[in-house]
Amino acid sequence: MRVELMQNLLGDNDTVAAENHQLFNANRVLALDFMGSPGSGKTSILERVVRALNDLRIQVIEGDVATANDARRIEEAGAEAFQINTGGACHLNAMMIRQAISQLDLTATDVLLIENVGNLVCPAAFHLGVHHRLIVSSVPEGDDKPEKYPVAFRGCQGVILNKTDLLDNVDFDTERFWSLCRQLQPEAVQFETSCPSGVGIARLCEWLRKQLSAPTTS
Ligand SMILES: Nc1nc2c(ncn2[C@@H]2O[C@H](COP(=O)(O)OP(=O)(O)OP(=O)(O)O)[C@@H](O)[C@H]2O)c(=O)[nH]1
Ligand SMILES: [Mg+2]
Repeated sequence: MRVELMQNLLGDNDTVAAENHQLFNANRVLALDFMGSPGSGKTSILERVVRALNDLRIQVIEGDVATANDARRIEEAGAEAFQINTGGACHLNAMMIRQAISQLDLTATDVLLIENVGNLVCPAAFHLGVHHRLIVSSVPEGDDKPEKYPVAFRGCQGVILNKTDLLDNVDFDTERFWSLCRQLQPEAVQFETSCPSGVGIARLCEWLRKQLSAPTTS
């Protein structure tokens, strides 16, 4: 596990994101950016995915303000993890990803999973060059999150509703949540997951495998 502290990085984000995208394509790496509120379950989902897809060569980049806790969890699940500590910044940017991937062997990677810093606002504004952006939203956060954070939900290719095991304990209208998601981004693929039991992870992994052979998008 390598840990880097990155701050005050310069560069035109979109230009570097486009270069990252070309690098992923040139090396046939499927890259995904997982965005969501702190504690929505991003790392828990990635742990499950890493365990389920152990026949693929997966690298994980973990973005956090501080600690290498999440990279450690991913390595325990069986994938290599590269921890970026932003030192205060509330999102990853394309330059941070560029620096991280320059230290990874992309030629020996099938899938790059990036966990963004827990936040539903700032990460949406900074493209990293991935093929798909997935939002992890969880039941205890409430069913109005798409409405309150429209930029993130409008700009994603998929939404994972996590912690569905808590639906009986929380006032959450699943229909309303998905309806709001569809209004903002009708194309986004929808998943429902629960990490303690693993419900929904197989479908997410099946979708991910299909993207390995699908034409790339930006
Ligand atoms: N009940 C329930 N708890 C979950 C589920 N997924 C994750 N959790 C719990 O939610 C808490 C936060 O999970 P993490 O996976 O660390 O969340 P995260 O989004 O990676 O958090 P940050 O990296 O801090 O933004 C942990 O206590 C998990 O055990 C779920 O599906 N159901
Ligand atoms: Mg995490």
